[in-house]
Formats: sequence, structure tokens, C-alpha cells
Amino acid sequence: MKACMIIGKANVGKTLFAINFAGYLGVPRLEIEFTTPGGEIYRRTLTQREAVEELTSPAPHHTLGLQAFDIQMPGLKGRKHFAVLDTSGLTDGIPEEPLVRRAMAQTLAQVRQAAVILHLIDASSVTKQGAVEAVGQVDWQVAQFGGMRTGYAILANKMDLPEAASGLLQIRREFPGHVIFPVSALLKTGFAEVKQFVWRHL
Ligand SMILES: Nc1nc2c(ncn2[C@@H]2O[C@H](COP(=O)(O)OP(=O)(O)OP(=O)(O)O)[C@@H](O)[C@H]2O)c(=O)[nH]1
Ligand SMILES: [Mg+2]
Repeated sequence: MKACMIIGKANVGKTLFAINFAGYLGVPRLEIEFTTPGGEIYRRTLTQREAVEELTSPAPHHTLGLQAFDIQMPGLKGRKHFAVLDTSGLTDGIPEEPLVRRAMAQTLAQVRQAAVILHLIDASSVTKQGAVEAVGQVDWQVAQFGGMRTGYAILANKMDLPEAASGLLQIRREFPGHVIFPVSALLKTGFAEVKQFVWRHL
């Protein structure tokens, strides 16, 4: 099945975006296929609420594996069946924790075969004083790879937070020539533009 992959550093809002975007695309109950870094596969059906409760967290590296949300997207020219693929958070450099390291390797192995890559960056922490570098080495590497192919876009997330406006400006400055969509995974803003982009590239 074709995949719209969600990628980015830990805690930027990938899972919340995947859940709320699936809901926005009209999926009432989420059919999710989990793949552990060890290759074990299992399926679960969750409501939006259950999914937000269980699968997202304010602490980084909550997702350690692949989470494929089954989507049937209706359009003018018929339906498209694909997966929104939520992945483990990336880190700058090699993660020390073995579990995180294996999960990150699993994420990177998926990149080449994804039809669409949505690269999330937390716009609210880009310009925050003292924050861990919000736009990291790894974001440049992902953007560099993404720039060589079609179906790649940057999503500046958490636009509902006050610090995000200046963060968005900085992201635009640092990634010229890329498609950039400001969104709030929490408030589901900016989703129409993302939907159109995904539809066009699947
Ligand atoms: N205000 C605000 N908070 C958000 C938004 N998106 C995500 N969050 C919060 O940010 C935290 C991390 O969200 P997740 O979706 O778990 O992030 P993730 O990128 O999947 O994190 P890992 O799985 O650890 O890599 C949670 O507390 C979310 O509620 C947003 O658009 N606005
Ligand atoms: Mg996650």
C-alpha cells in the first residue's frame, strides 16, 4: 500500500498530527497496524480519543515503532487507499538508548519507499531560548533528501502557540525552495492545504 510518511524529531507532534489528520480525512475509527522495530506486526482499532490518550505524550520518544493508519480518501476521481505512516522520532546523531536507536533505524528504512513525506518541525520551539536545538542537523538531512524527490513537504507544527509565528519565519528562511505548510495538529488548522498536497502526490 502507498504511504504518506510522517517524519521528524521527537516530540514535534507527529502522532497527534497523524491521528487528527486521519480524522480530518473522514476516518471515524482508526484502524492501525503497528510494526515493532523487531518486525512484529499487530493491529488495533481505536477511537480518536483513545488514540490521542494512548499514542501521544508530552515526553519525547513515546512512539517506538511504525504506526500505519488506514485511510480511504474520497475525491472527485474516485477513492485512494493509502496509509498515513507515523514513525519514531529522529535525533541529531546516533541515539544512546538501544530501543530508540533501533526505532530510528526502522524509520529511516521506510523513507525511500514512501510516496509522500511530511516532515514535521515544531515551529513553537525554533526560537525558544535555551531549548534543545529545535531545527537540528537531522532536519537538514531530511530536507536535503526530500528536495531530491517529489511529494516532500515541511509542516511547521504547533502554530497555535504564540512562539510559533517567529519560528515559522525562521523555518522559511532556513529551508528556502521547499514546500512549507503551517499547521496545528492540535487545532487541525492548515489541514486543507496538506490534504490537497497529499492527494496530488499519491
Ligand atoms: N499546542 C500544541 N501542542 C501539540 C501540537 N501537536 C502536538 N502537540 C503536543 O506535543 C506533544 C508531543 O506530541 P506527539 O504527537 O506525541 O509527538 P511525536 O512527534 O509523535 O513524538 P515522539 O513519538 O516522541 O517522536 C504532546 O503533548 C502533544 O499534545 C500542536 O499543534 N499544538
Ligand atoms: Mg509519536
